[in-house]
Amino acid sequence: MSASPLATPAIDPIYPNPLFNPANLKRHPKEVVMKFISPRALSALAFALISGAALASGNHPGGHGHDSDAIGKPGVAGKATRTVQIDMTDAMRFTPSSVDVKQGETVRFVVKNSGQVKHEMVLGTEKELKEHYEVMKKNPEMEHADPNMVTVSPGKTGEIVWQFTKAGKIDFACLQPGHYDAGMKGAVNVAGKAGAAKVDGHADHKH
Ligand SMILES: [Cu+2]
Repeated sequence: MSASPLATPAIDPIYPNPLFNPANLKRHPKEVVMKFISPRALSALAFALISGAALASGNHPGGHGHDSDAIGKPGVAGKATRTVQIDMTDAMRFTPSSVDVKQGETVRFVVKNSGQVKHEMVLGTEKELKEHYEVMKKNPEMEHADPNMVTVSPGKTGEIVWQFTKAGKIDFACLQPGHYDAGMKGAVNVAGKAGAAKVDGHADHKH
């Protein structure tokens, strides 16, 4: 082996991995590494690590990932067509507890906590909310923050910006231990685009 350390590296039958080839050891390590690991491969590796970490941290030990498509998606604040004020109290109630929106609408919820204890507003299907509530009861100190929820300290105000992409009823609740059981829940009624007028008219004449 007479290869000069600076010669263009060829595939060595004994050291197929150039990083372990003694002929390369005298080179500056960075030069060797950069030559054989492309920036693209590095960024792909970094992305894999980051997204892996994000996936791992996205679920609580009990696991409560949610299918956000079923209830809509995080909204863009600048595209909000309406602001809805929601008040939360220690009487374990949301006011209002029923909100009517139209399919496709992006709503900015301004959620005020008028009580003395922590409250939160979490959007979800009834099934998701119940599952999440059970996890919360076992881990009362669990902090959570997702676009479909806001936890608000006493006297403070928080926000959720959400786009309702599917017609139907979407639930919301406070998942602080005891609060959901006490009836701290409400619903967003999303009127479908096609039948919006009909649905609105029907809502005026409750049977
Ligand atoms: Cu509450």
